[in-house]
Amino acid sequence: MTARVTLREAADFLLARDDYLILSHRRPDGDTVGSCAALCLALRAVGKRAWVYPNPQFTPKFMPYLEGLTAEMQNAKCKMQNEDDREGVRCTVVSCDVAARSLLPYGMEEAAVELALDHHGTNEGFAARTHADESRAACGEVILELLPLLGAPLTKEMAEALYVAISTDTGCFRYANVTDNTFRCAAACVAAGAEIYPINRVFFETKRRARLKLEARLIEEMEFFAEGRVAVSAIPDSLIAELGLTEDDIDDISGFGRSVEGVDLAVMLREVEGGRGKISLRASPAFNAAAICARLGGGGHPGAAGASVDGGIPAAREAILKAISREIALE
Ligand SMILES: [Mn+2]
Repeated sequence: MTARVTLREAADFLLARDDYLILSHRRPDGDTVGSCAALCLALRAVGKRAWVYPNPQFTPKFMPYLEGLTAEMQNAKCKMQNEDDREGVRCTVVSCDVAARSLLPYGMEEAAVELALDHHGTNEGFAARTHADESRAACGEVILELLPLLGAPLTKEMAEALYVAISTDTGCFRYANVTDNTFRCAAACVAAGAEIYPINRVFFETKRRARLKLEARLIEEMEFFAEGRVAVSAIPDSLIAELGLTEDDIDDISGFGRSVEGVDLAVMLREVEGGRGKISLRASPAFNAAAICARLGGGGHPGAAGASVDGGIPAAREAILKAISREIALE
């Protein structure tokens, strides 16, 4: 059982300890990376020792925000609090934007997480303490709100990390999750000196040619149901290899079908470890993606959710179509 804590209680918890290891989620995105980076910088700014766990799935696009922050785990510079090692520093483990234990990064599956800072309403409460504010579009908004409670100033470096967090989780302020608070947070980042044009250029205006070839293929092969309101696409590993795609090329592809006029539910299917099929679902406000994915043991937000099932892409396709058919006739 987790204790639900206020942001003030979360800040007091962080102020009462000294050494931190901060965890991002599996297949890290801009929100988890930017939130971890900013929290790490803020803890250091108030005299703590803090490191970001070197998630083996960090991609090159995010490296500029993690420079000097990742722990050198191999040198035992930072050990988990529950790890019995007299050489290393005992760290209190905190997670940012992680909704479930199964989403902890590789190498940290068993971590005793002391505090989870999150914005997923579906946070399963795997940490000893949880602050999950569902009203926030990005975990970055939660971290920004935490800074004054820690007594940490918002520096340019933190502001740029948080701008990455907030802009990427909102599709550059276009998704239904955006609120007035989202814009206030972005404004605070700009006021603190964040240079947002180069960030927007990298994350929202630039594509590798391999990515464009992927989009061409997805357009060619997209399936439609329910008179065009449901779009289904798949990216098998063979296609990733054929086109030479990197994770950076595909990290925001899940909503691709939503760009087609009339589509309310966009499904993206991929293969994941263990022969499982991963489902990403994006929904217009007419539907609840989290509720649909919950039927398959998954979760997420109303606008964006996911699940995974045994049996690869064919089984995932069948499972999600069945779950969607309870909302809308698919013929
Ligand atoms: Mn997030």
